[in-house]
Amino acid sequence: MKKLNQSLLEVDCAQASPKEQPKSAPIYVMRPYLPPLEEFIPYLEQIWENKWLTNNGPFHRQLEQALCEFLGVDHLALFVNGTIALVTALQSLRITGEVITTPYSFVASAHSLIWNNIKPVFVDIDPVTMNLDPEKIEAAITPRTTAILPVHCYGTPCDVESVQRIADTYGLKVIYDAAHAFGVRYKGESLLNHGDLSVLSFHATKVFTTFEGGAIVCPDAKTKKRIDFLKNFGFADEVTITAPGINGKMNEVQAAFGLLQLKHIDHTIECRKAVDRHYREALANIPGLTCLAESANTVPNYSYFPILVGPEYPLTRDALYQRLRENNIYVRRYFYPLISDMPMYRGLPSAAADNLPRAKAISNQVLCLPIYHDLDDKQVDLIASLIARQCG
Ligand code: T4K
Repeated sequence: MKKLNQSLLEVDCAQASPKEQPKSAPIYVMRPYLPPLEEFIPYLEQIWENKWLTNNGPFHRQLEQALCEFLGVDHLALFVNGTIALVTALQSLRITGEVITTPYSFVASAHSLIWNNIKPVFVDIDPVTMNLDPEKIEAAITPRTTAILPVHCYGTPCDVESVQRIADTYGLKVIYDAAHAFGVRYKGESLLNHGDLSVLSFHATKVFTTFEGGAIVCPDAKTKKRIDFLKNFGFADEVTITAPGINGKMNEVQAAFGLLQLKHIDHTIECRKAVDRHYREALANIPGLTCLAESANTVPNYSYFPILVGPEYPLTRDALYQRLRENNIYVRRYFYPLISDMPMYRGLPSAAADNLPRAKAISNQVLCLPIYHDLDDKQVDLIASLIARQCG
C-alpha cells in the first residue's frame, strides 16, 4: 500500500512539474493558514469516536458558539460554503424582483441573485472604499426593488449608516456579502451586526478557513431557526418540511478545523498586518501606484492587498501582472472583469459602461498582491522591488 501511494505521488509530481524548473518557488496571492497537523489529529479521533459526521454535530454546535463569541455577534448559522449561504440568505428573507448590488465583486455575489430568479441592478462604486456608492443607490430603486446587496470589498466597511438610511426610507432589506470581512470591527463592534443579514466565506483563500465553508450572521433566534431549516432541505422535524430548502450544511471535519483555526486566528491576522505595513512602506512614493486607503474607525483583517496601477506608472496593469508572473509571483486581478461585463449580465440596462465608470476604471487598474501569514520580509521586498524597478 505504502509503495502504491509513493508511486501515485511520483506520477502526480511528474505531471505537475513544468519542463523548466522555476528560479524560485512560486509566490501565490493567498496561502491558507494550516495549523500543525498533529494538533488536528485529536479532533479527527473524536469524530471517529462520535461517528457523527454532519447534520448539526457537536463540533458544528461548538463552532457556531465559538464564532459568535469571537466575532461579537448574537446568532450565526454555519454553511458548506459562502455561495450557498448567500443563496439561502436571500431565500430566508423571501427576496424577489430586483436587488441593487455592486459590479465590483467576486461573481458569487450576483450569481446568488440569479439562482433566486432575482434581477441584479448594478450601481457604481465609491472610488475610495471601492464599495457600493450610497449616493447612487436611490436613483436605481424601482417598485420592484426589494433589497440591497452590498459587498464589504477586501474587508473595507461599506458606508453602513447611509445604506441603512436608504433601506429604512424605502422599506428594503439589506444583505451584506461579508465574504472578506471576517473579524472586521467598525466603530467598536462587529461590522457583521449591520444590515438584516451578513454572509461570510471560509474558503481556503480567506483569513479564516474551513477548507470550504461560510456562515450567515443574523440578529435573532427566530431568523436563525428559519435559516437552519432552509439549509437542511427545509426540515423542521422528521415529518415537517417547511420550505423547499437546500443542503447547505457544514460537516464535522470542516467545523473541527474551524475550531482549531480559531485558536490561531489572532496570530494569523497579526502576521498579515506586518505584511500590510511592510508593503505600504516599501511601495510609498512610486509614481502612479496607489494602495487601498485605510478606513477610519475600523479594525481591519488584512485579507487582501490591492494596489491601483495608474497612468503615471510606466507599465499598464496587465503588463505589470505579466512581469510579476514571469518572476513567479502570482498576483491576481480581483476584480476584473467586472461582473456586469460577464455574458450573463452584460445585457442588463444597469450593466452599461456609462452607468459604472468608476468600477470600470478601478477594475482596469487593480492588482492584488500576495498577502498571507508566512509571507516573509524578503518576499515582500522582492515583490516591492520588482514593482519599483519598472520605474527605471
Ligand atoms: N462573495 C465574495 C465577495 C467572494 O470573494 C467570494 C469568494 C464569495 C462570495 C463566495 O464564497 P465561497 O463560495 O467561495 O465560500 C477565489 C476563491 O475561490 C473564492 O472563494 C473567493 N471569493 C475569490 C475572491 O477567490 P479564485 O478562482 O481566484 O481561486 P484560486 O483557486 O485561483 O485560488 C487563488 C490562489 O490561492 C491560488 O493561486 C493559490 C492559492 N490557493 C488556493 C486554494 C484553493 C491555495 O494556496 N490553496 C488552496 O487550497 O477564487
